[in-house]
Amino acid sequence: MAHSLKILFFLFSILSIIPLSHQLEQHPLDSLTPNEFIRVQAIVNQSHPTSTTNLTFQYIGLNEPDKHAVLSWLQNHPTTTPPRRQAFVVARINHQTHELIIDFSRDDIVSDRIHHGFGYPSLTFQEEIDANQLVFNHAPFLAALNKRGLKLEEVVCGSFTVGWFGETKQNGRVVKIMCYYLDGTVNLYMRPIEAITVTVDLEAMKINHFQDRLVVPVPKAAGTDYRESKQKPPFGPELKGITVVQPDGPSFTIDGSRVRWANWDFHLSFDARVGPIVSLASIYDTEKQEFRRVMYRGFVSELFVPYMDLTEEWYYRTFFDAGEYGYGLCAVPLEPLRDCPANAVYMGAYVAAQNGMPIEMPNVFCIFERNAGDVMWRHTETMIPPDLITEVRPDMSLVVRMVSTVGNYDYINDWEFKQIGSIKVTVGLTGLLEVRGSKYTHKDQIDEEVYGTLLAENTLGAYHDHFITYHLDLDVDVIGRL
Ligand SMILES: [Cu+2]
Repeated sequence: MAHSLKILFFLFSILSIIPLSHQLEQHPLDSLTPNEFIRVQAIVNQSHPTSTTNLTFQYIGLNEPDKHAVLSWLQNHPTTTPPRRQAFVVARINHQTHELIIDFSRDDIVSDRIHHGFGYPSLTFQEEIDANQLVFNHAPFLAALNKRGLKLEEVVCGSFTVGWFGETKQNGRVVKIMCYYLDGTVNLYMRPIEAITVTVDLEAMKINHFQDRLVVPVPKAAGTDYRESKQKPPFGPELKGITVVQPDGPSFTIDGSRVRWANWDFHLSFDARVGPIVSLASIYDTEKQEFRRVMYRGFVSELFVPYMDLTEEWYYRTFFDAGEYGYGLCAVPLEPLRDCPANAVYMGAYVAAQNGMPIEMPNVFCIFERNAGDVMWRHTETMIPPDLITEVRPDMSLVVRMVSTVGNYDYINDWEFKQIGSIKVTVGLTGLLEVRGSKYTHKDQIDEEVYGTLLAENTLGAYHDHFITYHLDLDVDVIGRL
């Protein structure tokens, strides 16, 4: 309900704003605009009327134009026309996965390919919500809670993708529902209700398998709430505030999707699957008076999180946080003064809802200049007495930040542009561990392989990895005007 209200309000606001606002020239690599999402939805709906079709939009984004076409447009700009603007759509149409290309100049579908191979589209928030809800009306699940003495109203559930283990037959588009217990905390991930497996067929939106294997104690709520307001003394040392002041404003400019700072010039866009995309990053060489290219395009291509726990409820946890859940889709609004410093500027983005309509994501990026008090270069010359020559260049940089919260984990994704000419990528991993409930209350009791470390009573931290891969199309020092 909250989602649909938001969409309605949003539609009203763009319809009233667009005709009046100044339209910046569109860059071929710009993310899809709200209007373009609406056109995509209309075009696909027209070809597959929802009255006769089961249609869901799993992904809508820019169909990336050919690199040579983009570069040639840039080199001849503004005399040439930009490459054709197209959207790439992954839709489930009557239980098949379609990969569609929509061309905006023709207002039509120019390619419609049915995917027959392995793999399924990323999940939509709506189907996760719908799947999670099913357990609350499933009698065996209610009985399982009863057996454990748990109150239904304190239970929250999440949809977990199931991985692939070499099966030759496709196992259908399914998720497993894992549930947690609140009852005195908001830190649900510390209170797993173990040993219950609920499998949901997303196409039928029905539970097709249920298993309650054994009763494992739910770890206690005490001491798990992370909210400052719920913390009890003793508190750590209190620090005085630090703020960054730029009395003359920032030294960067944002012109549509183009960001300029110091000698750097780049394009920033957003995608539901991969999050921030940095394109056409180049550095202006003041001596040669020309741009020197550094990177054509860079983004996080996947975040793979496999768990090394062979128990029935854990073996399949091999998450693709970008491909299955959407690194961009899971981006959260940045908290001013906390996620980003006082001198940050914020940008929003749009993603498609399951029905194809645009949803606004406010404060999805922050951009700020960083002076961390570091030294970029220095020298003190003592060999020419009586002079003491000291020359210091402070290290300043520009940071583009996004935070993506994929379930229990929060990824802090930074692209940092440095004056020395390097781009530094950082992914900070924070949030909450995904823990397994256990009968053990002390490590001395453990005489079997538990695939983890006992962190607290009844709480095992399961062994796992986070693999982060980047797509980096580098064009270092290719000279050309951008
Ligand atoms: Cu982890």
